[in-house]
Amino acid sequence: MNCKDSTDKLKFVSKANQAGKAIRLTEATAMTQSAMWYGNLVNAGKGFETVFSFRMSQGFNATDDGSSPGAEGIAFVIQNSSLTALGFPAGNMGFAGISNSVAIEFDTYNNKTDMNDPDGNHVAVFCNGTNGNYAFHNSQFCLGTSSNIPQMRADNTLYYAKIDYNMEPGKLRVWLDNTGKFDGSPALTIDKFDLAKAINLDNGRAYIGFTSATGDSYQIHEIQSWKYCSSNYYITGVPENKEFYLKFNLPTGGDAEITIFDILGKTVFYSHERELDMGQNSKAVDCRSIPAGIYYCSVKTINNIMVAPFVIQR
Ligand SMILES: [Ca+2]
Ligand SMILES: [Ca+2]
Repeated sequence: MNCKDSTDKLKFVSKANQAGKAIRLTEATAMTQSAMWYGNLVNAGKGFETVFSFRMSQGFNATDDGSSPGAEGIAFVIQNSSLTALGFPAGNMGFAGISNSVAIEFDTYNNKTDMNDPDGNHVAVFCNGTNGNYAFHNSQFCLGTSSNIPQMRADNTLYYAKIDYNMEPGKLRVWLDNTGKFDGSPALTIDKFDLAKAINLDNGRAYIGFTSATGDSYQIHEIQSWKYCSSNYYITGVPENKEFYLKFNLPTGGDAEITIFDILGKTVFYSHERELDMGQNSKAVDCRSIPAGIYYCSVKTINNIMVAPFVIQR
């Protein structure tokens, strides 16, 4: 994986701003929305993993929604619209309205009549292809919803989220906890998800970031940390034949260790490649002795590790 420390190069839209070591997306005021985007397109189409922490405070409910005070929550958004993209406030959470986007929401307020929210504490995934996104749960644009998460409270508790795509082939998975350990099953899994078909990417790349909003009810929303890692290499050839080719970019020249392991972590192929050039490299892998199944391939250099899944079919 090619991991970015995502705190530089941030683009703030509307009221988002740096507040000490955190990024404050909204204040505790009514009817606002804002966004924060990483300033460059990043590789996303082959797969990614992102981990972030966030907290909320000064929660206020104008209307009791049956959950703890505060609204509306935050969303991690993958979009190929623009660096000034911003959706609508209140239950739209700042992402509904952004064209060409996938949003993973962490929703803390029950907009039951507007959005058909199941409750005031859930995660969900929304996509409306290249059109403006929606936050309606009772629609085809809602790819999945789960309320099987810890209660999110506006009391400065730090919550940790992990979202990965294609780390298990075709799956978009969402975790939320208050330890950052992510042990146990994901809170939500979207199966048979193909990001490159869900929205229009730019050569596999998209903008990534966060949106947030308040309605009549509100709270402060802050992102405390964020890391994003993409798979930026690919496998060519036909793995059911005797060999396939691994093509990968190295940011610097030097040695690389190539390892292929199965889903239980058992190594089925290992090669230590010496003094590779910077840039595009290619390695032929003889796979005749590898049984059919799901595998991961990692390319590890002194300062970088890339991991991508693939399937050998026979
Ligand atoms: Ca809501
Ligand atoms: Ca919702």
